[in-house]
Amino acid sequence: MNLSVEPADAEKLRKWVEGLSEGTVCVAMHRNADPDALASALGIKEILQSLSHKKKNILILTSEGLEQVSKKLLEVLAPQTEVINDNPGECDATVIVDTSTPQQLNRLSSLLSKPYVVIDHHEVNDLIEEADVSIHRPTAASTSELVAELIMYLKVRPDPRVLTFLIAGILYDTRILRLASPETFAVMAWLTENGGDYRKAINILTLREVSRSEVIARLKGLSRTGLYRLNKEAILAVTCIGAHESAVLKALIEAGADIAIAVAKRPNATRITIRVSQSFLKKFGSEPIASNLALHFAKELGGSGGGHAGAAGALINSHVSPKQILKIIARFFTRKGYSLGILEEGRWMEECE
Ligand SMILES: [Mn+2]
Repeated sequence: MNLSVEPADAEKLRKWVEGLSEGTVCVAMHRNADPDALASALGIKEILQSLSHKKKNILILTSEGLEQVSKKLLEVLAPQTEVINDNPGECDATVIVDTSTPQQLNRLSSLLSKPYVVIDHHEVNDLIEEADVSIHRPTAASTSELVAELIMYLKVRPDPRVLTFLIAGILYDTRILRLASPETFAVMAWLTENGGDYRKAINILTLREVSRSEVIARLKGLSRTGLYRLNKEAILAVTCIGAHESAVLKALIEAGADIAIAVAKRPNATRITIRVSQSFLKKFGSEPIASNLALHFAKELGGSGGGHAGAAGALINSHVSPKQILKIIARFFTRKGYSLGILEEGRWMEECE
């Protein structure tokens, strides 16, 4: 299979590294570095270490820190790695990864006055013209993929955790392989065969840490939920919860509710949050059902409301009794040909009284 990088590119990089005099080589990423940039930088660091005969000082640089998920990856896979959040002023040459403009380099753009290499996959790259060596492949789904190919050609044997990092970089930029190409799978196969841990990479990227308060809100919200029928075809879930309403409503919709509503008691106010499932939305064509219901609440009860077809909210300027809320919902849907029936009332009315 033809990969994005050619052996000749790898040779150019080797010559460039071998031609460097003693001193400090830096690896620069775009500001607020994402997992693709960080994985590429760590991969390049391994290449530089392996190709440098003279002991070289290698620094990894960014500006405006790291993205949250990059921090998490670093914590788990390379906790000893130092990422410097500025130009330390001692770089004699730089490898710039996953970056296409001086603006993206931000405070690191001063590095462009010294010799540099560019490895990138962005559509257009403004840095390659002045570069000593550039490996710019807009068709590649990630820079990590290009760096992995360089590691492969140069027969570098990196720490397996760096290979796991590169897998994470690829997964991130391909949106968990949705944007993968045949080359991506070839590189992934190589990375996993050589010690990269696919499962670990995907777990770190996809496991969202949920706060204890969100867990409690979700469980409370679910346990109080009242269930209603709209004709025979749709299920309405209404609950009373004062925090993390979005998370509670997401859980209700994922559990199969067609429309989910959270009521929150506020001092002298009532907040109503609404979610509508994709399948229920289709029944109303272009009518933005959630925002219309929010506006309906605001009009009937006094306050403001708005949002989108599937997600909306209203803030009412007074305490509203749950019975009144249910009456308004029933009236709104009656006009659309639905009659509201009770499946199980739950405890939401007591909680929100
Ligand atoms: Mn990228």
